[in-house]
Amino acid sequence: MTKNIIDAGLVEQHNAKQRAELQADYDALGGMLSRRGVDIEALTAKAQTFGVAVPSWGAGTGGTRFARFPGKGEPRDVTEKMEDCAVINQLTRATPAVSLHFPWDKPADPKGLREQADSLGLGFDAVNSNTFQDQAGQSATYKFGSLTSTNKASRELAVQHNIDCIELGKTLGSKGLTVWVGDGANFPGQSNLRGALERYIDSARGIYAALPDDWQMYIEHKLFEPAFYCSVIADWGTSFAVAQTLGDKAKCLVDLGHHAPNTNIEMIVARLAQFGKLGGFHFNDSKYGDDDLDSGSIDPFQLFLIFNELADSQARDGAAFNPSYMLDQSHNVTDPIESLMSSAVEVQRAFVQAALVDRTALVGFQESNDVLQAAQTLKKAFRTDVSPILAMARLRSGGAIDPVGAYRAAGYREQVAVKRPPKAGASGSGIV
Ligand SMILES: [Mn+2]
Repeated sequence: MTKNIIDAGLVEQHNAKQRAELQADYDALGGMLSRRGVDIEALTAKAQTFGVAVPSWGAGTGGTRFARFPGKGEPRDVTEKMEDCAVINQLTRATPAVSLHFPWDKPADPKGLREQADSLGLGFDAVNSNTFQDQAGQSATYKFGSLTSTNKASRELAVQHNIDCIELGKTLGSKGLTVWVGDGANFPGQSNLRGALERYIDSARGIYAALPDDWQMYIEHKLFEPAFYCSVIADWGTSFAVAQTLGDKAKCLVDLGHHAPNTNIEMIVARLAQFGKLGGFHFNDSKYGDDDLDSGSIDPFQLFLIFNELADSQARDGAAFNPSYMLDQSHNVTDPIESLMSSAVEVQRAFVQAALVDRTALVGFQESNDVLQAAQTLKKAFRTDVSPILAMARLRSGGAIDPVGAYRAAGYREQVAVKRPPKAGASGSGIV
């Protein structure tokens, strides 16, 4: 029996007020879709299968390199982060897993943490290692790199930390390790470009060797920051080459914010999928750089086009194509729970809109080079407001018709603000 953090009766009360309106909107959309030959019930059932993992570090207020403005009732340890993640899933029914970050979330009692997750109806997606900052008392520094450091002791420490993350993840029931390093150089000449990647591959081999057979290692690339001249794993090409070199269990992770402006991310997705190396996503949105804004808040069309490629690969490859979906955002000026709920819904929206694309018609227009109609076929799906489908999927799965409204009505933030006074050295949240 899954424990509800928010009283289920309160959610039901909130839903009751909106149920009739939702039904009317749903019926109207169902009629419209039926004229297009689309069964709304099939889409709603599909929406109910969608899941995106919540990043534990997203449950606290993030910050920038200038400042952090903490919110009230922030989770102070991994147990409290799990409670907030459970609220997000209870109301959206679209976030059944949590992605942890070590050592920020290192549990004193890993078995106990797994039991807590089980009781809340949550699982664990990929665990994340952290070699982009030194921990107190660390024997060697990451100041000049971790997996690629010229200092052997730093490299060995970073490899061992990743192996420790795998061990912890095994206890928790995770099946993946995401590796992102900030390694790179701030000045031309600081680092031998080829030598740094050689060291990366050598270190990564040590991590890969510790990976269980049913695990995946996700290599996350990022163009720049914290390295401002060059990053060792700067782009999908490097990530792909590393994944190919390491073996079948190594795949590429695409964080939407980790590219130069105007990069065609959906094409990267198509390329990685074609060669069996698309491991997963960190969803977020951005205007300028790695802004880590809420998914779909700036460029929902890009998100749709990415899911259009995913739907295409799903159609080609079937169940074998199963990338991991995770959010990776930093909430500086909003309530993190509200942002994560809204973002999960936006990613789910793109998933449903992509399922609405008339693929037979699209292929026909592509084959006959009817450019305008091909483009219109995508736009037709993108312009369809599938909100009633998403709300109905939530309602049928036991969630809230309006997650943010139900969350506010339940007064959760006010309650945890009393229970969770700020404490020094609370575990990390921020931008990765
Ligand atoms: Mn990321």
